[in-house]
Amino acid sequence: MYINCRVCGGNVQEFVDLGRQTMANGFLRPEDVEREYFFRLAVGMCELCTMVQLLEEVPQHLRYHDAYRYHASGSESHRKHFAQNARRFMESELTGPDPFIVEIGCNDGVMLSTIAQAGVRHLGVEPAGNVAELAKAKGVQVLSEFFDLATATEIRAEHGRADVIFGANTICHIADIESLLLGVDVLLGPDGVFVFEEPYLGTIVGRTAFDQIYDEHIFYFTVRSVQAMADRFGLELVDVERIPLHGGEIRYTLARPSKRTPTPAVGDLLAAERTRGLAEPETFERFGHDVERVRGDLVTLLREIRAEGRRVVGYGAPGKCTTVTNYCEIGPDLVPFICDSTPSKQGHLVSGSHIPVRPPEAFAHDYPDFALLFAWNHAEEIMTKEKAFRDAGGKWILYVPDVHIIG
Ligand code: DWN
Ligand code: ZN
Repeated sequence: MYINCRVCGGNVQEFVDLGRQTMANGFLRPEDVEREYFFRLAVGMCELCTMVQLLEEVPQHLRYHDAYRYHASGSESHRKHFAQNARRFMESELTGPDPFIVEIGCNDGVMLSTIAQAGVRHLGVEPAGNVAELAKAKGVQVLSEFFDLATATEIRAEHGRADVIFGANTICHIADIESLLLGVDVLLGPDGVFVFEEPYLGTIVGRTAFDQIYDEHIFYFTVRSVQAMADRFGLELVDVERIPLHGGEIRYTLARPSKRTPTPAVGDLLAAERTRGLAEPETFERFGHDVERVRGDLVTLLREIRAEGRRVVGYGAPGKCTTVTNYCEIGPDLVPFICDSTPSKQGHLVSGSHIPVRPPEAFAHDYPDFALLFAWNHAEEIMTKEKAFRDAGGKWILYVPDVHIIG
């Protein structure tokens, strides 16, 4: 099956199909189970610009609403990372007489709250009303809209042009990428930078992190596909930086053509991607086989644990767990519940697999034999916090990069 590329109109060839899926952050109230939204979760690569993208998309107003479940401040490592981002911007880019930064998808203000505290002019653009309110409570100026060409034009008319436009785990979520980039072109100042941090396809493929594929992630960026996208919309990729967030991301920096000298990192990562064949169909064919292997290994292990009469519960209910539980057909029969620290997820069901989400206390109250770590990208923070579990003989099950037990 193929579609036309959302970036360049080229032919997108499918390479992996994760089946009938629901919305990753759709955590349901039990009474809403009848009204679930399903779609076919499959990704393909554009034959022209190499952009990897979903074949079918869930309308954005169904994904971002006033009960959005993901709060970016939900982990200490993320709070530290985004406070550091804010300081870096203030030291490097926001140094003029009247600097102005716009964040696309500011969520609960995890980054802009530091900017606001420093009294620097800013604006968060956040369509999910509930998290926007959390940002406002931290003193962040927020416009509750989706960012597109119309919104960018409105912002420029009222506030002027921006020195920095930033997005974290947001740009790859926006299907109408043309309107977004035309908006960046309208809003960005002549010497400004457009910086965004997104899951890296190189890491997803390299670590078989197939659970990063879900409805919110429309695009799966590489340096090559971002550079082609930048060129197409009159911008230039001038820096790339690998960051550890969410299991491995890249921070991309774009500027207006010839305004900044591209750093060596751009050429280095482009060369590394060529060496790895990160735009070759064979690479994705191998990825598809690896995904099927992980599914088989995980389900076999969970069934063995059940057959031996031992208990496993899930730990962390990230959006990623929706993809894993639905693709591997893991239900409450294999994993009776998942504990999660996000109040708005507790008491709800993982969409599709209907595994109940319970507070962290449910885990500590009666340790299971195994904990299946869906929030694997927070492994260090979580395993440190839950040291008593291992001291009591508990074992962790991880499935990235392959199924393994940490005892
Ligand atoms: O792109 C996205 C990224 C930024 O965040 C969004 N599409 C949605 C979301 O993805 P995610 O849900 O996979 O993010 P996390 O940060 O991997 O989610 C971690 C989950 O684990 C949260 O629900 C919080 C929970 N958690 C916990 O229960 N105990 C996290 C930690 C650190 C903990 O100690
Ligand atoms: Zn394309």
